[in-house]
Amino acid sequence: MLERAENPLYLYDDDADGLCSYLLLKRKFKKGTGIPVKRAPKIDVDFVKILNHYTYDLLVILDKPLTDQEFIDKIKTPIVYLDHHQIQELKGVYYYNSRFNKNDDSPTTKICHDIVKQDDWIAAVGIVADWHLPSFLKKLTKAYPDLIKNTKKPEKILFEMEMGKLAKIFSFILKGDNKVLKECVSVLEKATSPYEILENKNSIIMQRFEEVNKIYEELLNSAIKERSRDKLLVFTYLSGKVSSTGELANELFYKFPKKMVVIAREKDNEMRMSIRGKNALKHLAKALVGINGYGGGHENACGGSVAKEDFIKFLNNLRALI
Ligand SMILES: [Mn+2]
Repeated sequence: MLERAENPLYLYDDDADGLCSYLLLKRKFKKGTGIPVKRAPKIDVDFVKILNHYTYDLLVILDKPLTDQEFIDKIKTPIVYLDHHQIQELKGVYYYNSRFNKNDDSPTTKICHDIVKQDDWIAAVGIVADWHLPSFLKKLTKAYPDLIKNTKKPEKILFEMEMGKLAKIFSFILKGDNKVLKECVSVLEKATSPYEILENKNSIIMQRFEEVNKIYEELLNSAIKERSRDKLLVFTYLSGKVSSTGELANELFYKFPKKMVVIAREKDNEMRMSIRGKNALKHLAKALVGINGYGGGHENACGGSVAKEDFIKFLNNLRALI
């Protein structure tokens, strides 16, 4: 369908897996436009209005966890939907989800790489960013021995190797200003190697990365400093321009794997949280009983939001469970 289409429109999740999925398809088929879709709201019927500004003959949805049937019904072109989140019951889409295979939740980037069979380094970035190991790791270590080494732990690549730094770069450029993001993505659409990104310190990509990373590193270091002996590692901060609770929680959980990590950003009297730890999702559901709040996600990595006045009570509930 991508070969036949003249002008596909891509809607991709605004994280490294979503971006890499888009980049792989765009670089292979060399046509169409991409729009990153912010994670919080699902793709619903309101989105039709935004799409009316574009002409396209194929809609491609990448890595988005939720899409409304009502939205799908209003789109007049064929829709291809590639994903690895919970399987949805959808009609009228060409839908492929990794979870159709037993015990498989491979990132969307992996599905796209299987289609295009090129740009291994971009595929590696998207796959590692979602804490998976590329099946072609050996090939990567041969092609980029200074960027990636053999390991069984994707998080080791993510936090200790240059290929993982690229994943951080990809996810940080997706934060904030859309105009800068557009320029960054167009550089990535043409880049010929990972070195071109990593070594060009004056590029718009590295400048944007350094800007976000400076704030990120400050938060990370405060969280490390403020931690106690408690089995809960809690860190809260006031919302600024960039949200990085997910990345912070991941990295802190990597550093302190025995703790349950709760990172919360205060916004509009709500504590918006990312939680990492063993059985985090199960504990979250129980800790939310009697609390003004909500949450969801994966077994060991989830998120949610609770009213500010309930936050201490929520933490006490959680502490009692672990
Ligand atoms: Mn993903």
